[in-house]
Amino acid sequence: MPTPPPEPPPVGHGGSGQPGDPAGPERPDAPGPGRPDPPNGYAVPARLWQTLDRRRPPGADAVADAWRSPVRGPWLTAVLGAVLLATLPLLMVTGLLDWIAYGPRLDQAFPRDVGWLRPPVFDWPTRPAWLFRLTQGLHVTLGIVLVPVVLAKLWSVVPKLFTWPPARSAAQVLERLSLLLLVGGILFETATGLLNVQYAYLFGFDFYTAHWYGAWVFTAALVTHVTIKLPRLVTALRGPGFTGTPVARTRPEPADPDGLVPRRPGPATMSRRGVLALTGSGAALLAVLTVGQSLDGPLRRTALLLPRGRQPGEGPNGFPVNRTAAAAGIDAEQTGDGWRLTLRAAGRTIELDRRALLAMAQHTARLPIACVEGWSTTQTWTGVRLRDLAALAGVPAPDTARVRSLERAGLFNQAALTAGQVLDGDSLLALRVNAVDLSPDHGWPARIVVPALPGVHCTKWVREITFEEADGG
Ligand SMILES: Nc1nc2c(c(=O)[nH]1)N[C@H]1C(S)=C(S)[C@@H](COP(=O)(O)O)O[C@H]1N2
Ligand SMILES: [Mo]
Repeated sequence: MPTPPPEPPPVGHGGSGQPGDPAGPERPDAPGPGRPDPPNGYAVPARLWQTLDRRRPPGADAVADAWRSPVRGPWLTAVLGAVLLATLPLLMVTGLLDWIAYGPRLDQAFPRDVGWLRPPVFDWPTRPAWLFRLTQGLHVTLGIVLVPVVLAKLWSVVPKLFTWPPARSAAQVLERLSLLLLVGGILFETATGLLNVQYAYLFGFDFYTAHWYGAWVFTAALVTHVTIKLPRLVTALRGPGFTGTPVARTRPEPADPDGLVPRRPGPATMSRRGVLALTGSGAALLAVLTVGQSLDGPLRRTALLLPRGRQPGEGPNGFPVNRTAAAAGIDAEQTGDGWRLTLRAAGRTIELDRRALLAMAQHTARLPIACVEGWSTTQTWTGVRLRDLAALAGVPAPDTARVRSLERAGLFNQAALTAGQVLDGDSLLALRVNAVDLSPDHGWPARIVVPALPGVHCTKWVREITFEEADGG
């Protein structure tokens, strides 16, 4: 950012056109909202744009002039745009990685098939064990923290919604259409993401698929927008800065070709740095209220915005629960002495009770549960290695393992694991956590825990594991 000049920019200085003056500064050539380009500024078909221009809807000028803040202009929009340009790619990449982490290759219940919009996927690794905790934590936290920045950016350009005529060329129609997808896209992604984090499935469609399609629409619109606007952004940032200008000396910038500077600016009620500080503190507050959910220890108590983020209960089983046994319809009858784990492989079925599992070699690992909805926690799990169970079933080198829960309904009552996930030495059918038996809510009598596996696939109340060899062999 360029160093702020001691004096405000060269507009609105002296003369009759004080920015506080409702008449506004005199800028006869300004092509701002409501002031059309000269007739030769229309592209083909010129008649169309011209006619549109002449037929101004009643009140068009009044609406355009209702947005009077003198801080609106290329500089503020460019600063906010630069912040988003630097951060949104991280949001997009972590979202893409999360999608891949769900293992779409394995025909999971989620994400559903998205046709040709399926990216080239790779098998999600198990190392480092905190990988999904990181990508998912970044995605959710950043998505929440950027909300004030997105709102400020939209605020800075809102008068453009009311420009008349809406376009002066076919190219501009396309550009404005891409803006519709851009703004609609980010609002849609933010709304569905936040509702998902709150487990509020108010929308009647599948979250993962909708968020995925929305992300592509948004990405395409963003690439278009950045391609068109990058030169403007650079120019605005190279020009004089305003971070040193207090509110008393805040004046509008000179009229800009995009019409961001209001035609009739009102008096400044806030400086540009005030707007940035307000936006930044909003983002910082959200960060403070959010990050705790991704961290263990006392900071978890600060995660006030998250429904499952805070510490539920005490003791070794006192860590967040996604779905309780009661909510999943698991009754004590099913998980009592009569419970059996069924291992299936081609032509073979083995049943084990909990005692038999406890008699096998036990392995202990400290592994995170990283929930798709954003929170995560690391605990110490003990149980039987999945690769030992695979060997017992006669498939020491499985291609996939399919896990099923006692839970009958529910979207997360099954999951599929890759070969790498089954064979990792820390991948467990956990029977105990933090040196005590699993509680009913954490999956008693047995649950899956695998390094770097999305929490949603760490199936609880396991009933059956099917090991498949390549080619079903
Ligand atoms: N059977 C079953 N297993 C499940 C779920 C579920 O709804 N049903 N939720 C999953 C999700 S989304 C998460 S984040 C983890 C959370 O594990 P925890 O509740 O023991 O912390 O369990 C997973 N296992
Ligand atoms: Mo989850």
